[in-house]
Amino acid sequence: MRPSIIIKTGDITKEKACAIVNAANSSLMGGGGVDGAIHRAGGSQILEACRIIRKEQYPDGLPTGEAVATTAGKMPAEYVIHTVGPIYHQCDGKCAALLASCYTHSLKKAAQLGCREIAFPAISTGIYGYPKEEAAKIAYEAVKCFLDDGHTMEVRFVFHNSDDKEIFEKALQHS
Ligand code: AR6
Repeated sequence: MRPSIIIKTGDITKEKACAIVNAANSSLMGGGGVDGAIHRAGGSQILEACRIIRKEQYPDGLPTGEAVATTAGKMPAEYVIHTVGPIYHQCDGKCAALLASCYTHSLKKAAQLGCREIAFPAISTGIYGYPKEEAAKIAYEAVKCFLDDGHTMEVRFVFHNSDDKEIFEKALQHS
């Protein structure tokens, strides 16, 4: 299989991929947006796994830019990789590096798990307020860099609606 990047619209909870990524918060206890959708679709096994990670690895919460994996519960994916994106109005000077780190750490985690497909939502561009065009360029660069390093992975960017997909595609044309 050749490494590839796919840009599509859809509900990430329905993706048939080895790993789907969750735009979580540092508590790992669920929330709104894609986080809420993933916990609802996957069921309580995900929250149980997150509680163990908090207790054993991150008692103070998962730091921004890091990534951890759990079961995907009842969803078609095998794993959920939870990462915490930066809150745009609180990350001054470090926003781009932290957002890139979410993508890179999630990709590395997927590779460690032996995954050949991973699906990303647009991390931080909802409740966390990251401007979508800027986030698009950072996300794409981080993924491209990982694939250029010789990793064999199919990477999907899954947008909840076609407007967001268009913004992403346009941002890449102008970069
Ligand atoms: N499939 C794909 N994308 C989705 C889905 C879905 N089912 N649902 C939403 N999106 P957000 P953030 C898109 O707010 O900005 C939570 O409360 C959505 O349209 O989910 O990183 C967490 O617990 C947007 O483009 O994540 C945190 O507290 C993108 O997913 C906080 O929100 C990300 O929006 C994280 O905020």
